[in-house]
Amino acid sequence: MSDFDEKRYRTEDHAGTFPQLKPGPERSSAQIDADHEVLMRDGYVIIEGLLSREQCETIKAEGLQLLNKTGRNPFEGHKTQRVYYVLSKTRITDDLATHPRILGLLDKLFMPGYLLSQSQIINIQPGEAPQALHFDDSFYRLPRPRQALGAATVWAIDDFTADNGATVVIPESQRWDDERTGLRNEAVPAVMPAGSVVFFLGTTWHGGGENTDRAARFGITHQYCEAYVRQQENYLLELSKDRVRATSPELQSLVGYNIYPPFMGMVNGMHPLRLLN
Ligand SMILES: O=C(O)CCC(=O)C(=O)O
Repeated sequence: MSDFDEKRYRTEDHAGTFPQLKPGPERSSAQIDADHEVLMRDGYVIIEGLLSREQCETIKAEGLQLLNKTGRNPFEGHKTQRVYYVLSKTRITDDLATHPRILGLLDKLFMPGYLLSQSQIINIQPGEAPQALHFDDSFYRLPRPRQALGAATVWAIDDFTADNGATVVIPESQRWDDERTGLRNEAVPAVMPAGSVVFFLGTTWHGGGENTDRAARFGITHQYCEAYVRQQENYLLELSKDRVRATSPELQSLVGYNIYPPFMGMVNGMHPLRLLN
């Protein structure tokens, strides 16, 4: 009989030189446990006070310079400015993508080695109509109800109000089957002061809100996914090696410089981080 243990081989981290990053103590706390409980109950959780007003002002000042075109269709929003390719253009969102309160939640949701799926700056301008309600991991075409294969954050860099386009979410919709479609009167606005974040599951129905205010609403979103499904953004083509070298080990792992055991992510049978050295 062979002494080959298939399950261990499939699940263990075999990398010697670049073992999988271990979460630090800041990624497990009573607060994160409490956030997780709300998230699993309601499908979303609002976490306030993660960024100071000054941090928001700095992020916004740089982010505003990147804003340009408005959306190409109603889903993007004809009065909404979106910055794609964010990690190549600016470093202002890096610390949001890897914030310990967010990674701590993701550690509880996904297998180690989970990935960043996409990043955007979203500036909803006055007069914008409500975005069509949707759930983010719908392109993983597996029947619902099911576990979320993705999750998202929307960071409020301005105050998010019921009038200025705060993200709207439908509580408990993460449990719905494929027959049910989100209705606008079921959605509640994620009202929160600047510096807060709404975190929701990839299965939770939500959308960008209508902006009837006089000012725009500046937000930053990151989406994440399990390591074994495809990312929306092709970071390995988008980001130069120099760009990746300049980021934190956590962000390097999130964009795809990691191994999901035993092999996913390999280059020439080895760990992709070897390419950066
Ligand atoms: O900007 C927001 O509040 C959410 C946008 C959104 O859900 C999307 O574009 O997929």
